Amino acid sequence: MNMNAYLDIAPEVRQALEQGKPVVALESTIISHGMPYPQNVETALNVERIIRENGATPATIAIIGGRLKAGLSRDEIEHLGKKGYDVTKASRRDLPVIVSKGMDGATTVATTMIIAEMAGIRIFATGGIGGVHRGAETTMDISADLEELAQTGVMVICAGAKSILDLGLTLEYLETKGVPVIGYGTSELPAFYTRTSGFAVDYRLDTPEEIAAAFRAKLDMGLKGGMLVTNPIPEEYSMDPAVINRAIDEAIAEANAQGIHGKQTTPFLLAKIKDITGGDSLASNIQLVYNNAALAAKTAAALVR
Ligand code: PSU
Ligand code: MN
Repeated sequence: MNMNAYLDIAPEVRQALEQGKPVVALESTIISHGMPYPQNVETALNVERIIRENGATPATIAIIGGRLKAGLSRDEIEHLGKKGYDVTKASRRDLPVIVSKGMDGATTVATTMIIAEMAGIRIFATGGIGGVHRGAETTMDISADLEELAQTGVMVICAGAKSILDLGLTLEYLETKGVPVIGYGTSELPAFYTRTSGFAVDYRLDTPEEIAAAFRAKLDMGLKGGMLVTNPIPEEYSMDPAVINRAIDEAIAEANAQGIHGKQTTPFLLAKIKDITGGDSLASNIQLVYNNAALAAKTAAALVR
């Protein structure tokens, strides 16, 4: 376990790590920017419960008052959920100033991976990851999440990527960077709200044990970087592709019309999609996160065996 001077590991998380017990990291951008209050807090607490029920210790990650936190209290989760967009979205490039100024930060996939690795946590569950945006061939908008997967040794379990991204280019980027893309029980990349996308994953694996074994092999060979596990949304919560794709197209058109760019793009698109689809997309979003949390806990348990 790392004793980084900027890092606070919650006592429960520290104890689990010291005893070689399974731990699952969770991100906080999904809390502050990904869902409205109070559903965000309710979901974050439920995710922690699901991880416990599946035999692992949850470590929700964020930056509070400039301290990197692996493991949050209920009050800290409530604080991040209530402050919402007033909490700075923290990706890799944001860390130095947020920490030196003693600010709060909601950690993206990239930053959650960084802090998880510092703490010695190998498995991380979330909803969706950032990737190569549509039109990136001119905007160069490519999420720092992909570079992090290339260099930081943490497994990310997600429900694939939303088609606010160019899924084909996102897969090309991950291939170039040597990041294995695994489908859990599927050969096709799930597209977050839907179970299919038309794009193939690299490998289909069918059990948490197989996923853990592949990651163990990667770690043991000293191959740097993470692994992306894509877990399709349960059938009963998946959305009609026509409905969700129409909402995504509309959101992208609106973002372009308003000249949205940089770190605002992803939160803008996610919020717009929610407005257009009403509560349906939020309900699906919550369920797929629960589904990923359960798989992550089982995989973390298999990894420490
Ligand atoms: N995609 C989603 N939901 C999310 C995010 C992305 O479907 O909540 C969040 C995650 O925290 C992710 C971040 O790491 O947005 C990516 O932002 P950007 O594209 O600006 O790198
Ligand atoms: Mn971006």
